[in-house]
Amino acid sequence: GNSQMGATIVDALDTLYIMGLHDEFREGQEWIDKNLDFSVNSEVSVFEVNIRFIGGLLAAYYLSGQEVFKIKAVQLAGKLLPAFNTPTGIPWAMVNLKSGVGRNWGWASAGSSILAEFGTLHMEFVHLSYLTGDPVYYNKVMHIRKLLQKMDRPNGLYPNYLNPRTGRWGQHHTSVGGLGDSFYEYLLKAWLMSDKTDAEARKMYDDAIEAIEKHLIRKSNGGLTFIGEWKNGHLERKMGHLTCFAGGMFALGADGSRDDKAGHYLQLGAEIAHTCHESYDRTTLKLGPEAFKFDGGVEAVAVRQNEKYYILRPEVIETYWYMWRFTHDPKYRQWGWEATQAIDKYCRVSGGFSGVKDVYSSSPTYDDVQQSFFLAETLKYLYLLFSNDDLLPLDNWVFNTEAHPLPVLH
Ligand code: DMJ
Repeated sequence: GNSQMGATIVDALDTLYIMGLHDEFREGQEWIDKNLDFSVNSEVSVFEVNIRFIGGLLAAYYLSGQEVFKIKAVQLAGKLLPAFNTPTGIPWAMVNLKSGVGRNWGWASAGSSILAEFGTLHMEFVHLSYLTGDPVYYNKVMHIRKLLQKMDRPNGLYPNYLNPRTGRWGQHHTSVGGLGDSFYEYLLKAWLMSDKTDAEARKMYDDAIEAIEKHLIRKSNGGLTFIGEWKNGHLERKMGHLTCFAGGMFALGADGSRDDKAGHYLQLGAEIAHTCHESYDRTTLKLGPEAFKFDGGVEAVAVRQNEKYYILRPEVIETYWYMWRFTHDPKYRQWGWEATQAIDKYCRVSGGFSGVKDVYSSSPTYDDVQQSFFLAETLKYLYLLFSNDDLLPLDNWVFNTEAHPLPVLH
């Protein structure tokens, strides 16, 4: 958006709370109470506002019990609802908070909506209906699910693009990284959040990952398991940093998997964690590139200059944390500590932390941006990696895709 929305303050609140930084938390709460105002003439991403703001406010509410967070979350959700006014009910990617006018990006397969965006609303919207008693939010996301369930899927894979006017798939690209990622994550987490009663979500997750394993997951010549990208029937042997969250997802979904393949999925999670660690370890800064290839002689290394950056992303550390919780193998803490030291050494600047433009360069240049997910996710997952398991136990809490913990609805 183009107005002052305090994304960093909102996204970081629950991290402050979990770390016991209660004075800073109260300062954030005061700012939100006095300044966070959604009646602004600003066009925002429905997905980003949902995962960072609504997710952040809901988690702050559940952790602290302070009503102001719930009130603000519900106000903001009301501002997002006009985005669902499309011929199919699949929301627009962007909405103007004042006028309610929505639209999509032209680059997204001729104005399609994006799977990882309209498929990453479920957790927050179910909680909004739970907290308010108003079914409107729940109905919106269940409508999306029902529509997806009815559609044919090429090779059992979900394409990244869906046209909200026609209800038809756009380009047949499938990804477990950018444009697809958190859709799969939210199928699994919908099931977990329902105390494992939402069998429909679990089935959709199981079907989806079976197709992903068949068509997208391969072993490189050097023995590294990777998840590629599917483009019109062709497998691109490239994996994004974003895709690295899937190691944690496979481990989280192991329990309750079809045909009792828990051991298999835990192993797959471990293999993805290993591959992603290699992508860090094969750089000069020991920080992972945005994307890395498995082609020709290349193994887990970025090839193009514009894929060599690290913008403080959390996915690799997120996977270390889940793997730690499920295995207690000390290597995950070791790997997390390596990343911590590298971030501290190469990303710390006087005003906070910055992304770096080339992880293979020994004299890195900064991008001068501290993404709000650094405080919401990267630091939170690191903190949890070095904490005891009784801090936010996974039986009671499910983390949204921005690492905001929401309680299981028993
Ligand atoms: C975060 O905003 C979320 O984790 C999202 O699902 C994917 N990308 C960023 C962090 O890299």
